[in-house]
Amino acid sequence: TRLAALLFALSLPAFAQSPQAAQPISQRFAADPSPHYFKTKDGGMFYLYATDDASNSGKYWDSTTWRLYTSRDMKTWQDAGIPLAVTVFKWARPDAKAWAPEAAYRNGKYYFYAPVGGDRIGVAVSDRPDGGFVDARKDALVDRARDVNAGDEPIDPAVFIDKDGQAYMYFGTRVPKVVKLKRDMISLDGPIRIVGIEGLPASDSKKKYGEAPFMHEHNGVYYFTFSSGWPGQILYATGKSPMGPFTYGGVVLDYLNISTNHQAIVEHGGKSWLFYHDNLLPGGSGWRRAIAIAPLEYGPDGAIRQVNVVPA
Ligand code: FUB
Repeated sequence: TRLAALLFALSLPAFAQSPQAAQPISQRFAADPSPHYFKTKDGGMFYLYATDDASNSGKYWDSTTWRLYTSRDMKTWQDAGIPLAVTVFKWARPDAKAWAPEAAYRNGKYYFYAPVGGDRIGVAVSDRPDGGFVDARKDALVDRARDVNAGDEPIDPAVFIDKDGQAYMYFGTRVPKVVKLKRDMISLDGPIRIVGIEGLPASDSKKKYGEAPFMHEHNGVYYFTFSSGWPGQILYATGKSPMGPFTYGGVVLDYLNISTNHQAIVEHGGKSWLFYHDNLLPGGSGWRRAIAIAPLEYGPDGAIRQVNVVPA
């Protein structure tokens, strides 16, 4: 109702957007958005890779396939089906689940990164963004049992290619990790390090790193965003380098009516959008999530303006 929207608006911090209704991009359950603008032979398009909550049991995140959506205008999204399944990774255990995916483009190839089970990250490669992916290595890119400093739960990979061509991969639950990637995009380049985040408010013990690391650059500033936990706020911190350290900046998205949150930011044509997931569809739950999009805005000082969606 109008009164509810007004009361919600009055409860917002001053430096925040006015509330907007959350719109799922699809009627199919999906989560952990990884949006990209890729130029292909058919022209440029947005590609959104996701965890496929519609094919899980409804009792856990136990899907074994990822899902792809495409859009030319950010408004209408087409379901482009299954770009790949965990079966692409022959080394995966039979019970391995398909969790939060990521994609990147370099030198005419599309790279797909994802947790394959909770202890390994796989990388696949294709000549096109919507399918044809094959295992790029024949073993895991990160493996908790093999890689010193991989942490307890190496999941949620996010890849960032800086202007100088250096690629970085962020990942991890509870402790954020970063590692450089070689130009081949399928090998680690140097040690796995902890991402340093300074200035998290001591007055709120829930403001800490949980999962869903993501890196983007805007006007020369490196923004590290992440979910604070379960449930989580989406928080951000800024730094002068993709390796950090980062200084806490504030809340991007407040707690939603869901046990997890997982964000990504895409910029194209001078506009920025925040992708996240929430419990937005009939029959939804913590296992059955829906992806939504909101415009992302910055203040004159580069601070991210808190996104405010009317809760589901
Ligand atoms: O989709 C399974 C897990 O839920 C992801 O890996 C986390 O980021 C959380 O969204």
